[in-house]
Amino acid sequence: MFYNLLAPLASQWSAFNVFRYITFRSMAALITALLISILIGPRFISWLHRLKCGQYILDDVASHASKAGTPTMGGLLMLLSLGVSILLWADLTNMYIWQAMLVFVGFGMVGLWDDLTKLRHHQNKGISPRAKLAGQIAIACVAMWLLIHNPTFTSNLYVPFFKGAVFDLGMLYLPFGVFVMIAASNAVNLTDGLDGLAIGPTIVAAIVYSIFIYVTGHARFADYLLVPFMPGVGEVTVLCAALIGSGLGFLWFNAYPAQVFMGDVGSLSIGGLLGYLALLCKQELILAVVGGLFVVETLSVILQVSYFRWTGGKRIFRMAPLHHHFELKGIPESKIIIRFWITSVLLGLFALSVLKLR
Ligand code: 57M
Repeated sequence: MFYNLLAPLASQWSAFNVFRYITFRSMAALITALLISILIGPRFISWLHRLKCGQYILDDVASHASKAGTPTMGGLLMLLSLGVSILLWADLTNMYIWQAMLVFVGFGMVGLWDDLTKLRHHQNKGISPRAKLAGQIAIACVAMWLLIHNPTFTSNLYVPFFKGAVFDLGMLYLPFGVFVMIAASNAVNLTDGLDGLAIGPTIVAAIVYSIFIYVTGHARFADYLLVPFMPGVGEVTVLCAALIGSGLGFLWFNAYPAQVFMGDVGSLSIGGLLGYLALLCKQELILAVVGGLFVVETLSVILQVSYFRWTGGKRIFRMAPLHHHFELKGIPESKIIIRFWITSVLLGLFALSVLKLR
């Protein structure tokens, strides 16, 4: 809004030029989203308490019993702070911003539906996995339909670290894109089982993708770093920055011991958005490295379930997803969380090297 209202005034007052800069507006969007979350957070959490949005806790992991009653659906706070920040600081005529918001809110609504169903049943039973998947597929298909109609769209798949390794997926890019968003959404959801465990790596991924997206939208940087240049995509840096801010603001309350959980409304929306950002800037495959922690958690579940079925009841891990395995080994929750964060920072730094190493 400020961009659309104030940047045109730069012709009369040069000071208003600052509203043209993506870097300035990104910083402002980050701080705005962070402040909104921190200022509204306490009231928002009391409101969730009043609505009796307490999380139903399964008793498989004894140390989680003390978490009973912690309100869930804190992801709504992220939706709100990111939404307001974007309305204030992004160029509202930029279609990529609206597409990203559609993915964020769309996946969030599927998650909200699941959270509200769990709440109504007063237990951990939400909507059926089939209904959840159908909702995710519907949102991802709409997002892909919009994406392929973008002027910057190509169905090329760039292989990280290999110069010139580009495959044109043609029509297959459509199901591939749908898969990326749904896989990312479910992977973040599976990871969200300890305080701050999902939001930490999300912040790291948002930082990495804000750099990829800024470079993709900048003709000179894109040319120098040999990434495809896409005019207009750079504006989405503002949204990545707002995601960093709202993520940090949420972490303020979700840090161990958590005062609020994000719920599916938070985890599904964040994951879907990360998938969309990867598709938008043509850094799809590197998402598996940036979000390597989410991938490892998901793989641990796939391995555990497959092995369990194959052997008729034997397990590889004490419990999946992986964080439960470490908990059952007796490692304190805060230590697991911080070690997982360190791993995700290292993965994020490694992923960034894709810009130079080829
Ligand atoms: C949601 N939800 C958390 C919170 C959060 C196939 C199977 C692996 C599925 C998996 C599953 O259901 N995963 C999806 C995981 C839950 O958190 C809520 O859910 C939201 C995210 N969707 O925002 O609202 C619990 O996690 C804890 N938590 C925190 N801090 C946070 O910031 O402590 C969450 C956020 C919360 C709280 O205790 O109640 C969850 O873990 O349920 N299922 C599992 O993960 C289960 N694993 C399992 O059954 N493993 C078996 C299978 C694979 C064969 C095995 O290994 O043998 C575990 N779930 C629970 N206890 N609750 C088992 C242990």
